[in-house]
Amino acid sequence: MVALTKIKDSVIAGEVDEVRDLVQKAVDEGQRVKKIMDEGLIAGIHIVGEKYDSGEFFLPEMVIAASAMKEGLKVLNPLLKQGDVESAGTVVLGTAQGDIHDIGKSIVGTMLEGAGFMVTNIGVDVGAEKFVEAAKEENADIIGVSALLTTTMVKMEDVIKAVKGAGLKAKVMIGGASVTQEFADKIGADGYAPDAPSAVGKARELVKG
Ligand code: B1M
Repeated sequence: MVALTKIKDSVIAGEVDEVRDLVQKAVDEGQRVKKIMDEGLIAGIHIVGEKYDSGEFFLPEMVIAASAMKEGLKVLNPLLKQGDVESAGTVVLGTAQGDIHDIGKSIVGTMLEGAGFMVTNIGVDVGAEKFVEAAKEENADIIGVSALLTTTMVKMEDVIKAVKGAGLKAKVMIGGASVTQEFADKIGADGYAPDAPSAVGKARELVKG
């Protein structure tokens, strides 16, 4: 049985092939996908963040660890998508302007798809106008904005203002490591979720109205 701490350590060490192989092995052994993700991949990348914070790691280590994590996620993605088939609603999802973090947002997107939502991922570093345009094009029920930096969280408010200004029906849901419910309330977001599973619950709630 693959020890999930081994996956965690390989993410920290940025061992791309090792992460992919271990995750595949854990899946083949029948280990739970959520457990592999939480106790292996996410646990590893969090330690990378702590090491970056303490000055032990620098940007190159963070970049390579992120690549290793993404490789592991590629193995898990098809399994995360297995869910209901009936369309639960339409979501336009992107990372706020100035922010290029996309791992968490992509997990949220994949889990929403697994729950039956049609998701259009419009990428990273997305300005308010682009969110509005995409929401119009897709006739979105929900606009999902992710941000990991305290400097880019503030851009979420621009999206909310632009959506209201354009008179769209879409509700705005926000999330990301530094975002809180308190911040969401302050900027007038329709919803906030701290992680991918709760983003699915919140999206269902928002679609119901
Ligand atoms: Co950066 N980075 N980074 N980084 N990075 C953080 C966020 C940081 C906390 C690290 C630290 O200092 N400890 C720090 C931010 C500090 C702050 O502002 N508070 C930081 C910094 C400073 C930076 C740079 C400025 C570094 C530099 O250049 N000097 C730079 C900024 C670049 C930019 O965006 N303009 C930078 C760059 C990078 C990399 C490119 C190297 C890489 C990103 C690669 C990529 O995404 N393709 C990277 C990484 C990997 C991290 C850490 C280590 C990990 C982020 C991650 O993927 N987490 C991160 C430290 C940390 O978070 N502990 C850090 C795993 C992921 C599953 O979690 O994204 O939180 P998360 O998503 C969760 C929830 O938040 C939630 O669900 C997800 C799944 O459960 N969620 C939502 C996310 N979006 C949601 C949306 C929703 C709902 C829920 O609704 C729409």
